Amino acid sequence: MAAAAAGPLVASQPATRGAGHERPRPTPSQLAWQRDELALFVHFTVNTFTDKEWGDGSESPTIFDPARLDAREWARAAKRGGFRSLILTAKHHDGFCLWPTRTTDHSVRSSAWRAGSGDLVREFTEACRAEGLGAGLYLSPWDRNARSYGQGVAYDDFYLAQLEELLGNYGPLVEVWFDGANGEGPNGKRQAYDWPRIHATVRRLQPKAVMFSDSGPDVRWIGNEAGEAGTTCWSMVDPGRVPYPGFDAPWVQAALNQGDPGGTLWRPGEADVSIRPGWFWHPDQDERVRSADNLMRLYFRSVGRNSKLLLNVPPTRDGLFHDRDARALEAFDAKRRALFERDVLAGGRVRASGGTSPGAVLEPGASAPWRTPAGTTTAWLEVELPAPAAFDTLRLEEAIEQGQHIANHRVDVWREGTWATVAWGTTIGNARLHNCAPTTASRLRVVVEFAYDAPALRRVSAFKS
Ligand code: FUL
Repeated sequence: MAAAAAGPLVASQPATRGAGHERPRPTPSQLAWQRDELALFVHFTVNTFTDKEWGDGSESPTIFDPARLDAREWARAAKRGGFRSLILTAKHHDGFCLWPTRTTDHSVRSSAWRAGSGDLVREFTEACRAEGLGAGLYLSPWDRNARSYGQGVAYDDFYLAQLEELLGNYGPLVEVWFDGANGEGPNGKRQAYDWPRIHATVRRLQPKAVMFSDSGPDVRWIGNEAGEAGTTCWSMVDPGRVPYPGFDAPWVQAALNQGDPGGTLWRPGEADVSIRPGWFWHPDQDERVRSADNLMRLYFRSVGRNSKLLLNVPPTRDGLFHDRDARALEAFDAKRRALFERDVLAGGRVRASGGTSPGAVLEPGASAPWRTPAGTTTAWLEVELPAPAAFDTLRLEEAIEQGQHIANHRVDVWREGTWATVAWGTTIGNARLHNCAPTTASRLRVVVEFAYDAPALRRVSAFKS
């Protein structure tokens, strides 16, 4: 990060307070979802056995036979990697169901796995809970096997029946994941999905689960499958810009990637990406598993930009994670632990331009954040360290339970009688991670250059890599 001259930078957003509405805030489920930071995606179906990314629905269910399947091992690997929940593809576009559904024969019941008596959704949800992790499910609306696909209400009823089985029979879910794919079915027809009915069903049966799709309603897609949030990333959206799932327009990706400072809905971004080039396991990709350093970069560009990272790790045909993937998760966790082990600001003295409990920003788990008075649009907070300390990584956290307000910020250090900027950026949100040039300082300040409403910070911390 080049050191910019100290002094106010120009706010990149107009100094207005949105469109005359209360600024939105997260629900308890959205807040818990985001603070978990890391979720593991598990793509698994007949594709794993056919070496494809998208099945066409004509696959014989008998090919599905993960002889050594152990969902508890997936959950353990996730936990060792520091992940807090897992999301399984209960049904991908090929229509093959990983649970013994009553809606179709195209399921594990017709497979060779456990002689047709297995229920992978059951084993998965129980494994997550046994490890103290949240369970989530992906149910593809696009179904290339269902005969009723493309026939309107007939398919809606079929899809809703599947959804009700998943939502009603497997205990509490933390997330329900709807991808936006909407292709043709076996009859060449395309289905217009009944989103209002789908969303109402999830709310009724799993009121605490967040629903994901490109347009929410609770959590939005980040606009790419590279796992990268915008360097400006608001948790609010203007629903007019992406009005329904699958909506396509030239501005959609940017709208999802950055959110909207004046948006009327709280709909934080989820950054999904695979640990391998494909979503499903392919033997020729075993050499192309992301390294721990690569995963750290992803972490900085997702979690570190006010998003949540949903990292896909696909099981092999045995039904286990490949060793390389499991090792990468552990190494990723070790890197994060090492980097964030010692906050060099700990024990410092805090002053601020105003507001209540500025010292809370140095106390992990403090009950109340540093909060500035109503009407504040600029503020600063200074930390004086007991002794000069070296750092190259900064982590800032906005108290988002009050909403997300900070539009521009910078971090300065006191050097040779003047403040020098070591990092700057636009939004903060749940977490903002900055890499900066290695710096040694005994005074540091965070300057909020512009906020749409009174800025509040939960944590300020600095680390040496
Ligand atoms: C997309 C799907 O088409 C991919 O196969 C994958 O499941 C990805 C996460 O979502 O919409």
